[in-house]
Amino acid sequence: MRGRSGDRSLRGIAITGGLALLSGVGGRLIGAQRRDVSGERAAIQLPEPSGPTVSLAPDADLKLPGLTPYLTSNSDFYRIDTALIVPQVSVDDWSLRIHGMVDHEIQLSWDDLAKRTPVETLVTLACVSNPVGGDLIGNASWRGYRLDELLAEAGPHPDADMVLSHSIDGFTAGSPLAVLTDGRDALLAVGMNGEPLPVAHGYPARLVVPGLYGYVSATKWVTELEITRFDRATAYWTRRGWSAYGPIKTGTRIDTPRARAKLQPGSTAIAGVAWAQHRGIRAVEVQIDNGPWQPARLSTEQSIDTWRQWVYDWNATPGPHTIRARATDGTGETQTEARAPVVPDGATGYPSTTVTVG
Ligand SMILES: Nc1nc2c(c(=O)[nH]1)N[C@H]1C(S)=C(S)[C@@H](COP(=O)(O)O)O[C@H]1N2
Ligand SMILES: [Mo]
Repeated sequence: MRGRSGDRSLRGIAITGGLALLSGVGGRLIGAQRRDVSGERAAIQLPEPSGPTVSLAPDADLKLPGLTPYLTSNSDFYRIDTALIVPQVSVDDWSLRIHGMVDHEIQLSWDDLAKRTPVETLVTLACVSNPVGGDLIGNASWRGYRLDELLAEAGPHPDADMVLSHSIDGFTAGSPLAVLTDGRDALLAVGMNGEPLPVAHGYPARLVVPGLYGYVSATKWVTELEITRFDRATAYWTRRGWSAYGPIKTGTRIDTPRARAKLQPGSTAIAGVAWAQHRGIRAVEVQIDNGPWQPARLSTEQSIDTWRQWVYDWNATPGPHTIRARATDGTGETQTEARAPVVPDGATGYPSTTVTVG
C-alpha cells in the first residue's frame, strides 16, 4: 500500500502462506490490541450444523501430484488484511448490529447466535487482486448462519440495495442486498474447515458470500451490517479506485507442469483448477502451441460455489511448448481471452505456461 488516498493496490497487502508482503505503510493500527484470543478460541465449541456436515463427492479431489488439493487447509489459505495487526476480538465483546434502512434494528451477541442452528457449506473464496495464474484463491468449508434469514428479521426497506458490512478494524465491504438474499449460501461464518475461524481469518465471525470477490463481501471481524444504498455509501476499496461491484469472473489456473519445467517426452498430466462461483464450471479446454482446443477431464462437481480440478493427458513431444487453458461456466459462457489487469474489478485472460520437452 502506498498511502491512504489514491491507493490502488490490494496486492501489496497480500499475505500468503503466512509470509507477510507488506510494502510501505498503510492499513491502520488497532488501538491497544494487546490481548490474544487464541486461548479462548481453542476452547470454543461450535454448534452442530443442521443437515449433513460436508462430505466430499467421489473424485471431487483427483489427488494428482502438483495439483492444488480440492480443499485448502486453514494454514495454507491466503490472507488479505488492511490492518497491520490482526484484530483480537473476544466473543464476550463481539456483537453484530443490523441497522440502517430496516424496519427493526437487531443486535446479536455470541450467546444469541449460539441459540440458532448454523449450516455448513463449501465456498471457494477469491481475491479481486489475484492475477491470472495467481494463488489468492482458496476453498474451505464454512459453518455459519444464513444472512438471508438474519436480514429478513431486520426487514430491509424496499428501496435499499446494499449491505455495507463493517469490521472492527474499519474495513468495509458493500454487497448487493439482492445477492445476499437470492437463496445462495451467503453466511455469517463462525467456523472454517470444522474449527472456529482462525484469528487471522476473522475470529469470531466474518461474512462469506459465494460468487463475490472478498473485497465486496467477505468482511472479517464483522460487527455491523448497515442496510443502505450504492448511491449513498462507498466501501473501503471502492474509495481507493476499485469497482463498487465485484462478481467473481470465470477463471482457470494451470498448476502442473510448472512454468519453465523441463519434461520427458510422452504421457504428461497437465492439470489445474477452474472456478466460476455460483455459476459452476461446465468445461475446461487445453491448447498446446497453436493446436486445437482439447477438452480436459473434470473432477466431480461438488457444488457450483466451489472450484473444480481438471486434467488433460498430453503426449509431450520434444521441443519448447506453450500450454494454455480456458474455462466455460455453467451458463455456457467461456472466459474471455482479452487480458485485463486486476484493477478495477478482476483480471481476465487465459493462463499460459511455457515448458521444454526433451
Ligand atoms: N476486516 C477485513 N476484512 C476483509 C479484508 C480486510 O482487509 N479486512 N480483506 C478482504 C479481502 S480483499 C479478501 S479477498 C478476503 C480475504 O479473506 P481471507 O484473508 O480470510 O482469505 O477478506 C476480505 N475481508
Ligand atoms: Mo481481496
